[in-house]
Amino acid sequence: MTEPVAYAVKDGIAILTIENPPVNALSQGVRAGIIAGLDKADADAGVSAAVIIGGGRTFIAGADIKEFGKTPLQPYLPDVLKRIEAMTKPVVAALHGTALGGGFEVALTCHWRVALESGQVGLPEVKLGLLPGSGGTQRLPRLIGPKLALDMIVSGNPIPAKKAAELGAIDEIVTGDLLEGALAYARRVVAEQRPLRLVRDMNDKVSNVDPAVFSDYRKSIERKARGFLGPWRCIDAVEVATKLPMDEGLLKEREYFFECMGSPQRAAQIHAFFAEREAAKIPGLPEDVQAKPIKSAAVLGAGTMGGGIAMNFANAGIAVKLLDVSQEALSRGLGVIEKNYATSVARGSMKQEAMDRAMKLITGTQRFEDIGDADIVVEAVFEEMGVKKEVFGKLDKVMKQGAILATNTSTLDIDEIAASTKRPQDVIGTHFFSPANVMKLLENVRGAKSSPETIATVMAMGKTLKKVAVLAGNCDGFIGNRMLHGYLREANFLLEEGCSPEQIDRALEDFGLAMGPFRMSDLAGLDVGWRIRKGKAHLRPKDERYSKVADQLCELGRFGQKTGAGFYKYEGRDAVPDPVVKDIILAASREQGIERREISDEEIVQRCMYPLVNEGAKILEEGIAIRSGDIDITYLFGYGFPVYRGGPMFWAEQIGLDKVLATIRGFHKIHGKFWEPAKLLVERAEAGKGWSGR
Ligand code: T1G
Repeated sequence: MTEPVAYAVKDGIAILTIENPPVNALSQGVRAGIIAGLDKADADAGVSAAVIIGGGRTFIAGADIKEFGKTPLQPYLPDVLKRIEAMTKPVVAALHGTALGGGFEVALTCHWRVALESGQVGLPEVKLGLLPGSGGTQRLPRLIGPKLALDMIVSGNPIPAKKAAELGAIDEIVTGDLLEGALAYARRVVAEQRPLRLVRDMNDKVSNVDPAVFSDYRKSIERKARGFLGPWRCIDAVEVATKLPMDEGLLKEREYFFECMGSPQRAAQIHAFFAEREAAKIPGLPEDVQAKPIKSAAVLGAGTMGGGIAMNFANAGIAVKLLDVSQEALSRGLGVIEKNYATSVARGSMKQEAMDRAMKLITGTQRFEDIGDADIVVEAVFEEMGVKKEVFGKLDKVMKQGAILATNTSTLDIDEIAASTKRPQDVIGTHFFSPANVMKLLENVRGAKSSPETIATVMAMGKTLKKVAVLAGNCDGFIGNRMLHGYLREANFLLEEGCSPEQIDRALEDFGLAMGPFRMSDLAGLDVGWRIRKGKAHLRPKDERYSKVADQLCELGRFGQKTGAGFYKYEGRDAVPDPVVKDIILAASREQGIERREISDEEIVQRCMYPLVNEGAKILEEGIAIRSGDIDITYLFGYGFPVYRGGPMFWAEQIGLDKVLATIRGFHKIHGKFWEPAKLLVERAEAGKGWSGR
């Protein structure tokens, strides 16, 4: 068992090397090891300075998140920082990889910081529902000023070490060997007898700061930080740095930190952190299964989805051929891609060179023969089985052996599509979400015959394309869209029972959804669902309750934003309540013999969210999802579910599955079979367990 902090002395300089793979998290052992090493260095007359460096791929990437929610063990991180500040000899932090959170706070407490140019530094705590709790909000503004500190702390996004050096947070960028560079820097400090300097004593940048910096900042995050606690406490803490002396500021920061630590949002966002990482692990795949390299790609269909998917490959530096049999569609598709990139460049979120590089990687073609040598082809043509099977028949003929044949279908049967080829083992679903070049979720759908290599390849492709990949089993609507049925069904029923579209959307947006069901449906286009419902009308039992409101809107040509009217009428992008829709809804209530009533926001949330949970339980029962966390990740990255609630399955666990079951049983009594509780929900609730059975 290696020591979590190795101690050595070289030419009179003590070297403390953190050895706690994979990311040198600040576990109890690391904290104690740093203090012990500094005690030794300070006491050793032969030592004139100390260097703290990370072993392996990175400097300390933060506190050990696995310790959160458990009884904290001494020494605490503030104790480590006090020990650094009490050192009588210079301490140099040597940074590489990702120096994040408590790791960057350790570095900010050292007297000097050097880093490799390839390194990154940041304070991402806000992404875990927290804020930097060990001096980050007090020391960083003293080094780089409150405004830049707010940008780093409220966004939680890391910055390159080179940028941090330009801002004054890093003292020197080391080229070559980091340890040698750090030792040389420490020797220089000693030789020049530089007085020990602590960031706590640097008050110029936090003095006489215009309070408007903070009020303006609060205004600037109102929309995107709605419902969160962390971002607001981050601003409060940085503001304190400009008002109170260091130690009082640290106390206030700690107070905000424990408020966030005690909030359910912290548990939810940390659940999301680990669930995102778990989703990439597919139990049951052979240990030695190798993902095939994807060096070239092809996308079939130059429509909205096809274009967005092609951009993902180009953004990852992979050459991609965009195939569309219609020249007009192809030119239009390539035009939309160029426009999307130009918009990003105009917004400053992309450099012109990057756009040029990406555009060079995208070539259009009308010939199937031209795509045969691609490592993967993603089909994104019209969502109709006949068309899919015809296309896959053609791909089976032209694609090289071993190529991955993927479909972007959002609902259709993967096995039926695969059966139209002689190589079903290479066929799999890769369901992107619109806009495909923006949405992070990639719902990979395994067919009955998809091989382990094919599965491993598209899961790895998710990481390459900077997506969050989840593996779903093959069923109608897979994980995400299957769960959405119940959500949209109940939202439409609530219209007939007494609600308006705007009331339901507001209640669910207050709950934290990025967009309520009716504004979302209008954005996606009502005609897509209408076509699917018409195609399945013959399957619907006669006695089954069915809301006609959406169909009646479509019969009037109201397909949503794209036709200027749907559940709302649109003035530009603004959704405006429309009396025409109100009349259609009132008529539907009368036709169904429903007496309209006052409905609370709480009932709206339960009626719309609990179908997600109940269907999620059935999806787990059937093994369509491997873990409840995968369902949460699907809804967090694909359907705008608020991360501070952790996802529908985690949210239900936080409420208590027994309480959720009791409410569902209540709805079952009133609204019938749609609300039949899932077997797994009943089992887990009655056993007082969570989804994992623990
Ligand atoms: N604690 C515990 N485990 C961690 C961890 C951490 N801080 N960071 C990563 N892991 C695990 C992760 O679960 C995975 O495990 C493995 O390491 C590799 O991670 C007081 C309160 C560093 C950029 O928020 O952003 O300091 O799945 O798959 O893509 O103010 O991990 O293999 O079993 O993500 O190369 C602040 C969180 C903590 C950084 C590497 N720090 N980590 O990304 O690998 S709060 C963070 C990351 C704090 C102080 C506060 C990323 C990474 P497994 P990975 P990666």
